[in-house]
Amino acid sequence: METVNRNFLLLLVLISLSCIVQCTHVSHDGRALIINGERRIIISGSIHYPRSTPEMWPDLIRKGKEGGLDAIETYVFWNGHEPLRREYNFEGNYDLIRFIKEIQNAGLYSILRIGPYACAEWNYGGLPAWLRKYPGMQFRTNNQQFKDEMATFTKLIVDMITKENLLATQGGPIILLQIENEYGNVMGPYGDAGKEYIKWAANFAVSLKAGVPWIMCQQDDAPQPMINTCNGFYCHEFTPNNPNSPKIWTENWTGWFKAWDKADPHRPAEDVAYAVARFFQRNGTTQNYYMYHGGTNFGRTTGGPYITTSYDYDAPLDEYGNLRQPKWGHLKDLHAVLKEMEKALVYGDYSNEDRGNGIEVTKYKLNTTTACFISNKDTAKDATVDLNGSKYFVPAWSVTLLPDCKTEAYNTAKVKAQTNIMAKKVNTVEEPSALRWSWRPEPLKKQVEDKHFSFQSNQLLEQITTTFDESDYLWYMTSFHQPHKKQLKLSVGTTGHVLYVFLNKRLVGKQYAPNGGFEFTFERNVTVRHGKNNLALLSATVGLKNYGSFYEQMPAGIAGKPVKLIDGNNTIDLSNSTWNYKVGLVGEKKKFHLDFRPFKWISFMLPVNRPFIWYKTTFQAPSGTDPVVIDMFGLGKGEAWVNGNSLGRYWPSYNNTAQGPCGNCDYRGKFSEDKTCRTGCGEPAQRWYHIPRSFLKSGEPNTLILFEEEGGSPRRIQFQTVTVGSVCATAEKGQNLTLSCPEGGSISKIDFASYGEVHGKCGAFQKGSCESQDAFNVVSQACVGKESCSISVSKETLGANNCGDIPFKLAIQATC
Ligand SMILES: *[C@@H]1O[C@H](CO)[C@@H](O)[C@H](O)[C@H]1NC(C)=O
Ligand SMILES: *[C@@H]1O[C@H](CO)[C@@H](O)[C@H](O)[C@H]1NC(C)=O
Ligand SMILES: *[C@@H]1O[C@H](CO)[C@@H](O)[C@H](O)[C@H]1NC(C)=O
Ligand SMILES: *[C@@H]1O[C@H](CO)[C@@H](O)[C@H](O)[C@H]1NC(C)=O
Ligand SMILES: *[C@@H]1O[C@H](CO)[C@@H](O)[C@H](O)[C@H]1NC(C)=O
Ligand SMILES: *[C@@H]1O[C@H](CO)[C@@H](O)[C@H](O)[C@H]1NC(C)=O
Ligand SMILES: *[C@@H]1O[C@H](CO)[C@@H](O)[C@H](O)[C@H]1NC(C)=O
Ligand SMILES: *[C@@H]1O[C@H](CO)[C@@H](O)[C@H](O)[C@H]1NC(C)=O
Ligand SMILES: *[C@H]1O[C@H](CO)[C@@H](O)[C@H](O)[C@H]1NC(C)=O
Repeated sequence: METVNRNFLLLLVLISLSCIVQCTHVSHDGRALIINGERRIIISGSIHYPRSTPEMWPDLIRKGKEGGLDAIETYVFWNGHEPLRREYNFEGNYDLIRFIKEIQNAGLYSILRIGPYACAEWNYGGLPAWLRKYPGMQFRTNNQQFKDEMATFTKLIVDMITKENLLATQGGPIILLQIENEYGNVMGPYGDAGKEYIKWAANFAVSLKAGVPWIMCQQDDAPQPMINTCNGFYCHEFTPNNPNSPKIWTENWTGWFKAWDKADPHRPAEDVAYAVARFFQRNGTTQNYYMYHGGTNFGRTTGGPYITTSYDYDAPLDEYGNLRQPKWGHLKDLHAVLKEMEKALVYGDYSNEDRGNGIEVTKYKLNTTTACFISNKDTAKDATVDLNGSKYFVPAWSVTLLPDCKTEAYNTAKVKAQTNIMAKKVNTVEEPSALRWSWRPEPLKKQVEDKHFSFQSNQLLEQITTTFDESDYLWYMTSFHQPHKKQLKLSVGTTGHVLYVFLNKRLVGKQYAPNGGFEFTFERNVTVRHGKNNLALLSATVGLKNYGSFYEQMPAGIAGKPVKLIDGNNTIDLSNSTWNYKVGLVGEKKKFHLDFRPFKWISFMLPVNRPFIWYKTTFQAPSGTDPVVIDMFGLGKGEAWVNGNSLGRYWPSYNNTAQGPCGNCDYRGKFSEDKTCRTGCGEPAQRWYHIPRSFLKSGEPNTLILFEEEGGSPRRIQFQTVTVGSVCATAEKGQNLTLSCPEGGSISKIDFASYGEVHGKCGAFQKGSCESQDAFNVVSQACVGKESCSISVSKETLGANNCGDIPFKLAIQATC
């Protein structure tokens, strides 16, 4: 015992010694997070590790750091880590520990929102569907079974990160943890049970003794010591519920997610910068971009209800990890100026002056240092504001930052960062016509003849509590007798999401949930035959609901809705017939996508526009390192795999029903996802699908397998790479204009350069009448052949123009 005790003491001494050397102490007061004794501004960005690949992580994190982030934030995705009860997955893109270590290697902090409820437009909000196997289970309320399961998983995660020394107190990168998530938004209907649950969650979190502060977002009644934080498009008007809690913005939405029935939403860089600058102007000190990189919903169980496979989010890094410019650069410039002002912002005295007409002047004063903000929240009127004798032009809906209260260092509406226009290059190695396709049908026969089933019931069962989401598909099969052959109306009510109806082995119709809703009634005139008739209904889900009070109870499938045959005034209700059930498809069960039996594929008479077909081809990976996408135009709906890795669901046949206006964007005024800053109205919500480079093998054939559910043609499929096409920038007299191509590239030609009165924007610049004659040559000499070039904008470098009083600038468009 003696030796054990001595060793134990020695261990304690070693732990505390290592802590003196490298551990980070995190606490807070009412002003800011305090890291190793200093109040700090923390700028964080969300990157969800399963929405990219481990091979992409270091580059994404590095681009975050270069963009001025201090921290990377992520949720933890319970249903990905525990797909079956007590069977865990921490491999591949679910290797949470590796992800946090990559953050640590980059020298950034990490904010871990364990939840374990995530929302996140993620399937079932991140909660495993197997939880529903327990009778009486209710999610996110004072329900003992739920609390037990939540505690088991949360503790598992805290134990894992502790064992790996990843908490700040252990010298690791994790400075904040989150329990629950946005519960305050949905709490009302849970009544007292909800209040009990939140108290329990807070006590449970504290009991884990992790040594770093815990946060609860959107939770006004968060019990101490939880810090309640704000989520939203703007958070400058938010006040925490305790004078000792700093103002933390956990989700500043950089854009919006996309659904199959929506056009592409965009949030302009000027407006994201405006929201962030306003937050710091109003003494906010910690904020997180949701998302900094959105990524891809790989796999069937990743995306939420009707959410596209792309989770690009219009974030500063695009789905594939490219810089989205000017958003990335414009925010980077803002972060640099905020960091310059840091001491004054976190320690200075704060005074706010309302000048009327939407103008607010804010001054932070610390000893002899001052830092100022001037904001103009008018959505139309630009303003000229007087500050201590100098005049500043503050455009409508913008904030100017003056680190010394004299020099304008940044204005949220004056974008200096370059614009990149991305281009998709066709892979010339694999022309669509060169791809050789083979195929095999999904074996439907047993199901449509009602000959094979797993179990029976005398009612129409709810789908999620029948499949537990082990497949998107559930067969409902029955038979009925008819005295005569005749035409009847068949009516099937469903709670969604997609329905295929087979009568006597023939597909008689299909239907999917309309825009925004999940319930619908399928009606079709059918001919029934004399004697026995077989009716087989295949119901498919497209991601499970992730948000709202009692969201897990929202049904899917035919769920007790009547199935009826209507014969004039006479209705035969089949709802209580004997129904035979079968979960999933044969090809899924036999894992056709893993290609175990290559000889089973048929290489002639390729079917097109026929439902329920599996397709296969092989292709060479496009050369280079640019991200690879596959253009699925021509296909219907299904799932795709490359070398056995799921690319997610595809559905290019679904043109969104968004009505205009589309593409006509004004950054001024409060953003909402339905604002006009959209593109792609009336087009397929998603046509291109990401194939991460790490899924591909170079120099040998790669296998693409598709399960086409709806019917489509693979003949137009194309592999493409995504690369920077054009880059543009503009700058005014006295500034420097800088233009860069991505690493390893160089500017091959100047498409446009004018020093004068320039109209239009990147991709469509037009010269005015007064331009300098030399600008084009000067710019070509300075830039062509270079990865990056910088030009000081003056008549000395660019030659004189005759613009006189006309406002003028230098504008360049180049090809990388
Ligand atoms: C932040 O500003 C608000 C007013 O906008 C004020 O009520 C609050 O006390 C300030 N917080 C701190 C810590 O200065
Ligand atoms: C401000 O001045 C006080 C004394 O006047 C000093 O103690 C403090 O360190 C100064 N703060 C900063 C950030 O320089
Ligand atoms: C305002 O200007 C005066 C004179 O230029 C200067 O002494 C003073 O420090 C300035 N005040 C601020 C807050 O910058
Ligand atoms: C079904 O048949 C009835 C009469 O037999 C007809 O009035 C109705 O329009 C038909 N419905 C459809 C959807 O074809
Ligand atoms: C259906 O009912 C209506 C009114 O009850 C009646 O007029 C009509 O004749 C009936 N039709 C048939 C086919 O029985
Ligand atoms: C089916 O059975 C349920 C009870 O199990 C009953 O409430 C319902 O009325 C029945 N429906 C029909 C059409 O008989
Ligand atoms: C759907 O969008 C595609 C691509 O933009 C277009 O070719 C097609 O005509 C559209 N279909 C419909 C029905 O609008
Ligand atoms: C422009 O670049 C030059 C040389 O790098 C530098 O000296 C100057 O300060 C820059 N000007 C501005 C306005 O940033
Ligand atoms: C983040 O920004 C979005 C859009 O501007 C806003 O709706 C959302 O409320 C913001 N998040 C927070 C936490 O304020």
